[in-house]
Amino acid sequence: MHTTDNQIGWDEVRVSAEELASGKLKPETIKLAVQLIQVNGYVLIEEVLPRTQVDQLNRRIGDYLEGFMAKHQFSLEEGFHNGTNHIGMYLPFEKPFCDESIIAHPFVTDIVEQILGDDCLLTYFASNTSMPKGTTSQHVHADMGARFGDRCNANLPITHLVVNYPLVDVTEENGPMEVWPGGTHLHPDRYYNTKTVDKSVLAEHMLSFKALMPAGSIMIRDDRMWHRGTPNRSDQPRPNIALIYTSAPNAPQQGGIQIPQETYDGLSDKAKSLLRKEKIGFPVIEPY
Ligand SMILES: O=C(O)CCC(=O)C(=O)O
Repeated sequence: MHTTDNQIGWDEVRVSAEELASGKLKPETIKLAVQLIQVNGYVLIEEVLPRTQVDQLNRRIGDYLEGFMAKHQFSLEEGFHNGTNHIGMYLPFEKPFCDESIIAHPFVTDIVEQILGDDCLLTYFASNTSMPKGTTSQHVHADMGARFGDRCNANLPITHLVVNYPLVDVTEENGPMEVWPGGTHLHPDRYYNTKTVDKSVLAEHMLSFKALMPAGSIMIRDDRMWHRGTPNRSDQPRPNIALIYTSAPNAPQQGGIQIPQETYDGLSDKAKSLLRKEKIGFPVIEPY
């Protein structure tokens, strides 16, 4: 919840200049962030990545999005994906995307490991973009389906955390993600079964917020929290890098991120551990 009067939003943790410079969060900052994820379903840390880095990432993703649009013969004017003009696109595991400050940012790993365990894994490497001229919002959804169909009436522990890095300032105009925090991630497991509950109907009667934030912020969210992409009324794409961190017992034995051997060998021990079950020794994918 970005505020213009320098006040801290209720869904944010403020990081001091000292924490930013050292790349190390204080224990009390980690504790607050962890508890906000646990009670609200998400937390924001504003303006962490430097603008120069974010602009470079945004330019590169812009090139890929153009290629993606051309390959799929999508037109902004005619619309696509039910008029949402939203694109989900895997990212190639190469620079500038596979930088340590994205895949193993110390703020993220300190928070995520508290929740998922220090043996957790990075299992998803992709992006979500609200392209201009969309006319409709996505359906309200959780990213995770029910693990036990409609049979489980209990809330289950967190197993997956999504980390989003917006590559432009996210405003009311350019298709912010809308979120339903404070409880949707805490529903009984069966609520994540598409057959048991019509989220779109319920969501109209529930509190929601547009996740506005400056470029280079970090959003960490329980993948069960209900949310949706909204239409982008600006003339520029609004891309989010989207990573998923998964607790070790819930990660697939064989992940799907393709990483060339020499890229893997050049990673930090932390990043190597996060990616240890991915497809190491494979060429980077084409994003479209
Ligand atoms: O980045 C966004 O607007 C969210 C997109 C989303 O939730 C999706 O494509 O499933």
